[in-house]
Amino acid sequence: MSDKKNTFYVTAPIYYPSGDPHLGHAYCSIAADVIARYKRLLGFDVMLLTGTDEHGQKIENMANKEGVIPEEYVDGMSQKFKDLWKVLDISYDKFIRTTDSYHKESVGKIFTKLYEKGDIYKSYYKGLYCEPCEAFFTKTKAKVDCLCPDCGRELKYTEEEAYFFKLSKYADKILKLYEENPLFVRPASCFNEMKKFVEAGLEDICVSRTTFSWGVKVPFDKKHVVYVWIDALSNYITALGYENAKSKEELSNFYKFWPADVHFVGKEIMRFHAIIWVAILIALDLPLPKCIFGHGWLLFKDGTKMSKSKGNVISPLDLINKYAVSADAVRYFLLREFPFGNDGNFSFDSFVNRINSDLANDLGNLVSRTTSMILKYKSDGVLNLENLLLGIDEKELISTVSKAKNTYQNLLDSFKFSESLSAIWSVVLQANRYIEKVTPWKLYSSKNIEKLDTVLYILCELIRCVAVLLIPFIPTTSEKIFSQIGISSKGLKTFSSAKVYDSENLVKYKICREKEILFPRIDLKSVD
Ligand code: ME8
Repeated sequence: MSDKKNTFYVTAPIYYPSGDPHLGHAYCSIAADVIARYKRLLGFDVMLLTGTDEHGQKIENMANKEGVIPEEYVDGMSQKFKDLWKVLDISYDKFIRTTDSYHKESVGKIFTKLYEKGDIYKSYYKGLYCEPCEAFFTKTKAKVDCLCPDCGRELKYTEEEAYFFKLSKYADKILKLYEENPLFVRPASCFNEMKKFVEAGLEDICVSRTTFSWGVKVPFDKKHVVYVWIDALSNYITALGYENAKSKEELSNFYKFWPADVHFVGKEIMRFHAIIWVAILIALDLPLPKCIFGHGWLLFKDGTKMSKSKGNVISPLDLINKYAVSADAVRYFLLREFPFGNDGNFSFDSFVNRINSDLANDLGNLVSRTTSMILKYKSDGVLNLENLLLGIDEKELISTVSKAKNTYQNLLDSFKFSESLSAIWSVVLQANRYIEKVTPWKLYSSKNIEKLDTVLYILCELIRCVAVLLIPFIPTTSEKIFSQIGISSKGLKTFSSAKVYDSENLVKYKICREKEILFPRIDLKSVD
């Protein structure tokens, strides 16, 4: 593998297009996007992958229900995911569909490789099967009354010839990996759960089906289709050209980005990633991803999970339209409100409160007050000073910025989104308090112009630093802020430029007269 120092590979799940994308899907994709943008801000060569997981019985059934062939069904549905990612500014580098021919070619080769190695063998499956989860269960794992341990629905007794993957063979290696690298599975709650699960012993798993045909055919036994997880999990490497690259150049992407730096997944699919995917990679003699992070669920107050099978999902587009908010507001809300590894209760009240208080009041007001003052006190809107008059308050603010930046970086490096936003807000809140304390309008009326200029300059610098650090979270708003304060130079939008420049190197600001309100307050009376 190549020197990966300057590359970063982050993945979001490939979602089932068996229903419209919802806020839960958006949550994970936004998190992955924030990390991708953050790493790009730090100068990494980033690959962000997502896509759709289009095979399996559920999809075949949905297509039948709609009276179309599966191909037509998945074409329409996967487009809906792409459309939503466009609205939400998900800057993916590649969108993989498991029906893409290059992916199917690789899955066939991977299956054959594992078979030839003796890690896949043919046998006979007799047992309980959950159709909605597309998962087999042993009697002991199913509840007494034959209900699915994952979704609680009824399991069906099924008998069929099937191929099996020797998962049991890899239990010790997986446990050793966990022991050597406790940060491999995060957060700690997921790590402990996975460890316990493997310690209890692993059974071989069924990896082919004969009862439906919508999937990748097993190349040497066309009666079988590759059962969902080998097909789905392989996407992380097939997207890079593994077993499908037509040239050395095409394969260079694989050597450049694999192993992944982090797979973001919901905690319910952690087992497939932290156990099955790991075993497949070991069997293929490939390096393992550096981290698998299982995020929590969006729940409703009564504790039910937002999920398409429960029919209680919230559409991000509806939120944007009904509340007349920007995609940035949704991005901010999701990552600020719910600490990433925990479950979180979604409510419309918390949505409105977050936006009104953090975005409209704190951030929006800071920018709008500062730019209004400059436009009022400087007829041309230009803030171009020669010298700074730094007092104790200003020095304190300058050190707050540099501390907040370090904290932000440490927290984002460990995927603590909400906490890293708090670190940025410590600057925003302190800047607002500073305005109250130094009362620039009094400096103006007492003609203390040199001090006034310093105050306004420091405020602009704080706003610029905040806008830089917010690029990963609310990219469109950061750009709007830059243009409102007249910053067009790329050099003043970089991570390293997120610091207050002193007298040696003063930044020139020219405030734009046309001001757009960054985050209008949501007036609940006007929401249907
Ligand atoms: O599992 N809260 O696809 P999927 C938070 N195709 N996140 C949620 C959520 C909720 N209520 N509901 C869904 C699959 N998600 C497989 C993945 S990857 C190789 C294959 C998010 O359409 C969360 O990230 O069921 C979860 O893991 C993902 O959507 C599942 O999407």
